[in-house]
Amino acid sequence: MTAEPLPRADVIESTNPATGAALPPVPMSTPSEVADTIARARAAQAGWAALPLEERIQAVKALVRRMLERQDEATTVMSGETGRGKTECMMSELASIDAFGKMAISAAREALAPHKVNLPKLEYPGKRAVVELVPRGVVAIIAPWNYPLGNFFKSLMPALLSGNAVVLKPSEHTPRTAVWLKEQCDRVFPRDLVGLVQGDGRVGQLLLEGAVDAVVFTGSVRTGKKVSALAGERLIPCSVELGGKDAAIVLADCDLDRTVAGIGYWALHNAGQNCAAIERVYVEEAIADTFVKRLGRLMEHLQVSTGEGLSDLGPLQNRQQLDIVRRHVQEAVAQGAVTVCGGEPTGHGLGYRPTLLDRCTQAMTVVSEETFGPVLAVVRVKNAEEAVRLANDSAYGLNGSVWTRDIERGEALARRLEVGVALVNNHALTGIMPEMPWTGVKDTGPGVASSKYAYHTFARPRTVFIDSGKDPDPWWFPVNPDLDALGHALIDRSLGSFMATFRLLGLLKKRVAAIRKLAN
Ligand code: TXE
Repeated sequence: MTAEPLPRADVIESTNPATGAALPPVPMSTPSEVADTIARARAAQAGWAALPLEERIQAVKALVRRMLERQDEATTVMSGETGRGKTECMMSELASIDAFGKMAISAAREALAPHKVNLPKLEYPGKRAVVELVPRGVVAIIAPWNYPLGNFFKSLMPALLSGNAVVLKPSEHTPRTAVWLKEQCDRVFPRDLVGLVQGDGRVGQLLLEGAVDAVVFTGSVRTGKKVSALAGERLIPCSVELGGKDAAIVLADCDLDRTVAGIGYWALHNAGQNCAAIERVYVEEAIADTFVKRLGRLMEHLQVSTGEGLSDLGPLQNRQQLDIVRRHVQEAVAQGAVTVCGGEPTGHGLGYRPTLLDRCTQAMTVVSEETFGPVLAVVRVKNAEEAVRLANDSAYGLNGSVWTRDIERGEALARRLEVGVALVNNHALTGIMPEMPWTGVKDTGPGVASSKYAYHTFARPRTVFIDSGKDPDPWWFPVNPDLDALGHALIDRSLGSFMATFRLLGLLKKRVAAIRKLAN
């Protein structure tokens, strides 16, 4: 599988999704630039890996500080290419970076600590072993457009803390935030340690076909499968986080105000362009009317960005995404869903009104396929059992939540959800907590982001085994009756025979003498 040739001197052109204003074009990387970026990152990596972890930690802290000090630059560039208001960009991608960095550092200390193995003294005299974590080399991070800064952070920090170099590949829809991020990295890390390539899928594929040693991919299921296959061919570790179709289960005994507010937020945060957005809600019939009425009222109040002033949510980031949202809503309505609010574009840029669809069914695409937009489908259910069954009837499994005042019951139900992150009375918020694995099942992909469990992608275990070299091992040649007796003594000892230990000690000495004699 080879990438299609890139057109010459291509540039990425895009507009502000809220206003339609043209943004400065960004040059696409040529194949030789991709190769050169990987090579330079590799050259920078050796020195970086040789630094003690504490020095790498200081550099990551400096990066965090530098970014926070330049918050206005960051939110300006993010807001320009996502169309979201600056406040939303700050809250969702910048304000938590310090806490994120601290937790990432503590996860790194735990994950990267060498592990001394305790070997039994009788069987393995004079031997010791340690398992150390060694960086992979150059890690490619291929990101989508929904969080142009945050999507990188999840992997950039652990990759660098592990001693790797990194090559960033942003989405062709949001190339500019990555340029800013690379500039910040260049100020605190050794030159070329963090590389950047720009372009669409063809550039992503070139990067994978190049000499990278591991890949972290976030994006669609279709591309995630291609990336996994290519990584498989190259035998490099690959962590994929693909789509989601998260369900929330709302039980009749929930705190209704809080539940409406929480579900409204996690359905519409970032205009629903979040892999862990609540896209389906299963509500017990007993409270469905009230729940739908209140949530509809909340959604009606929310302001979609027009590019000016404060807004609750941004537009869709790109035209294709708007088309998906329109199609899912139109199909659902044609199949009998009731539009409680929204259901149409705002008329400003790529804005779409927050949309609540009631009386949806499992058969509708808005319930089965990832919508990735400001749309929430309500499915009314008889009881919690039906809710769990329908929630699990999905190709995806990222987050799932149960909203109830009965915490014990909620916890038991949440554990039955086929997801990577199960929650009670909240949703999606662990995505910015690097001490907890962010992972999924089914088409969401098996990748693990965050926590010590994510480090397989960033560091390989290396076993270092040291034998003091005093005596030869008793099972070396020759095979003689003493070896047979030694085997029996070992087994008898395992079965609890105290006397076998004495037999063993005598046999070990005899075996060592026989082995030395044969080799003499
Ligand atoms: O994703 P792609 P797109 C879902 C959402 C959306 C759909 C498509 O449903 O509608 O995916 O979005 C790079 N080798 N999510 O088209 O194509 C590409 O350039 C290597 C869910 O943006 O998967 C970009 O940098 N790389 C998701 C990145 O992969 C390749 C967030 C993602 O692009 C490549 C976003 C290739 N062959 C969309 N082809 C989530 N899980 O959060 C493309 N790329």
